[in-house]
Amino acid sequence: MEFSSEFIDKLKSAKSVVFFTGAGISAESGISTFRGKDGIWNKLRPEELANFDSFMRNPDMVWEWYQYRRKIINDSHPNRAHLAIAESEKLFDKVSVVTQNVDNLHGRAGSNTIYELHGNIERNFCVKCGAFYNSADYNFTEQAPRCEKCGGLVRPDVVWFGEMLPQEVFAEAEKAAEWSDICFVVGTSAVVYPAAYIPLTAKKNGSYIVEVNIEETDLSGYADYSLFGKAGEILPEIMVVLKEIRS
Ligand code: BV8
Ligand code: ZN
Repeated sequence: MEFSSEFIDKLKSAKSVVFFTGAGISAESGISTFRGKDGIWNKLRPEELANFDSFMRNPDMVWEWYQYRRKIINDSHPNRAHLAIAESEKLFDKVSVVTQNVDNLHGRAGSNTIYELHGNIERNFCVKCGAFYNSADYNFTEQAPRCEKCGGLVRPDVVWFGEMLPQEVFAEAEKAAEWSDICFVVGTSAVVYPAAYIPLTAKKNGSYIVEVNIEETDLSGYADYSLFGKAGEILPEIMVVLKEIRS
């Protein structure tokens, strides 16, 4: 794959990079995206599912949807895009992964600095007393489980619509974006806020924005360089070039 000389120069000089990722980076691991042609949210109604009120009204329905997603995630593996990002830690001074995904595939691929803006489906907590429960420790039933300590409803530790993002995590992610020389935006439709501010914050602070997606998105107009294609094919190609120029 040919890359522009401007991009190669940026790769040569970059010290600190951010990878801002969305559901598209996990598509080649067999985890369907939310929007776009094969997105699950064409069939299901996001507001019905990723929403606290719906959970309190119909906990078993929302819980079942997360169990269904957990099963798919447990049967999946990090793909070549996740692995390339983990490997890039050896080639840049600083690599930060800022992800909207809750599937923990960046962690399983070996990335070390990961900011999970929308939480992690492996973790759950009691809505009443806040006690944490790891999905792995509990082969939860189909029904939304009850807290052992207080009997409250246990929910997935993910950020639903109308809920605040973890403020600490978001602030750290913003700082990483501000200091980045390159911000790769990989597999996201960039329509969900405030997460989608991250690449804009990077751009405002002089970062070079590289978009990797199979199609144009809301962010494409802001990108300095757009690479159209699958993340699992493009990111390993970038790592090949990086190794050549860094060796
Ligand atoms: C909040 C739950 C307020 C976890 C999700 C401005 C500022 C602040 C808020 C808002 C705002 N404008 C609107 C809002 C409200 C809302 C919002 O953004 N709505 C949008 C939809 C209009 N935001 C919120 O409600 C947020 N909370 O702001 O609270 C507040 C403030 C103060 C005090 C109290 C409250 C919370 C947002 C989080 C919602 N939770 N999910 C879960 O179950 O997963 S959102 C959901 O969308 C997922 O988390 C997902 O991560 C996220 C983003 O989607 P993408 O990752 O981009 O995935 P998508 O399918 O859309 O796109 C995939 C892309 O990949 C496509 O472009 C496709 O082309 C590409 N692709 C596919 N295959 C490949 C590929 N690319 C490369 N290679 C491939 N192989
Ligand atoms: Zn409890």
